[in-house]
Amino acid sequence: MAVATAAEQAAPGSKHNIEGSRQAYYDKIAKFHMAPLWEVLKGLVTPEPKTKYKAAVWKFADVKRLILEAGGVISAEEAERRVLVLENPGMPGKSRVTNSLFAGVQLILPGEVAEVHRHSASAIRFMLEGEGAYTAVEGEKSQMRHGDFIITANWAPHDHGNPGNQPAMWLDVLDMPTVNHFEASFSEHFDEKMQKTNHEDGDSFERFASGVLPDGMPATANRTPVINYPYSKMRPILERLKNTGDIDKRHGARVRYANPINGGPVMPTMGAYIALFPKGFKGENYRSTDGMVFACAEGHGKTIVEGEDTIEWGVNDVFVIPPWKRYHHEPSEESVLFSISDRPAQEALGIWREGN
Ligand code: GTQ
Ligand code: FE2
Repeated sequence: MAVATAAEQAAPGSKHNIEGSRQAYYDKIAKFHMAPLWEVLKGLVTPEPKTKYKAAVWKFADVKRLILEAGGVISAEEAERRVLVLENPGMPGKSRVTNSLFAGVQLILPGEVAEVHRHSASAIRFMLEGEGAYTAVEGEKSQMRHGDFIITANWAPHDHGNPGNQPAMWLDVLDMPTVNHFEASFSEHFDEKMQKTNHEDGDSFERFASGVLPDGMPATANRTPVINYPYSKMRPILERLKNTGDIDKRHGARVRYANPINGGPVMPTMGAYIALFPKGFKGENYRSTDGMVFACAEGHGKTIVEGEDTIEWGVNDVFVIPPWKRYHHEPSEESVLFSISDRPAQEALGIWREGN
């Protein structure tokens, strides 16, 4: 029968009748703040990770030109932090580069200070361009140079300043979306503009990352005590790996930034790597459940992402690969890439996976 009569439509067991009564039932239970799982289950439990985030690149030439323009729009003091948020184009307006991480590029002009504060979100800096600026974290005043990786653990007081004569720009990555997912954000300001620093530049690296530890130190810290992992110390290690052929087919000659107390990740919510790709390297495909933020410290090349635009990167460009997207790197010359993700958080929760 092609067309159902009104009587048949209303008949018990007919499609129309079932849908109508189901909707009436849904409306009824909604008044009691309940909903049918069977209508939403397939979106909640997917067979594979799904993401609305996109692979994207921020070219340093654009970032630099536009953030220098912000120097004329607002002072560091007024802004508290003069940062351009790197917004994932798949999720504009969310202040996120991946679903769990915030990324931005910060500018401090000569003579400026970004006042001391602290918050439950953890931060890292990856220094891009400009010499003469410092960040002061937990009493250590650290000069920031190109390629330096700087830790600001949760609740660590931090202020930045630039007594030099060049604009200083760096990549900020924070776990704010992760902290805010748990609705657990706190922050506070201090009475003074700058914290008193009583540890000389490089103190925490020498004290904790030189094969010795302060006697009696407990070996349980869930965060690294090192404030700055300087590029000048990391780059020769990459060279050693290259020279002995310790080169991963996907990740190149890569080291993981470690907590020297226990070998764990630098922070519970974020983990980072730095990798050298020798000339002629053509990476094999890789994917993992952690969305990756990359920054290029040296060289240039491209990263091919399955089903998305190929990303072309050069020095100080920042790019993002969303979770579970297959990608591989094809540098055009010897290159160095920094990367950071939420992998430690996923591993702690037992949900991290990788594949090819
Ligand atoms: O430098 O303290 O990009 O608190 C976002 C929040 C930087 C910082 C950001 C921050 C900071
Ligand atoms: Fe901060």
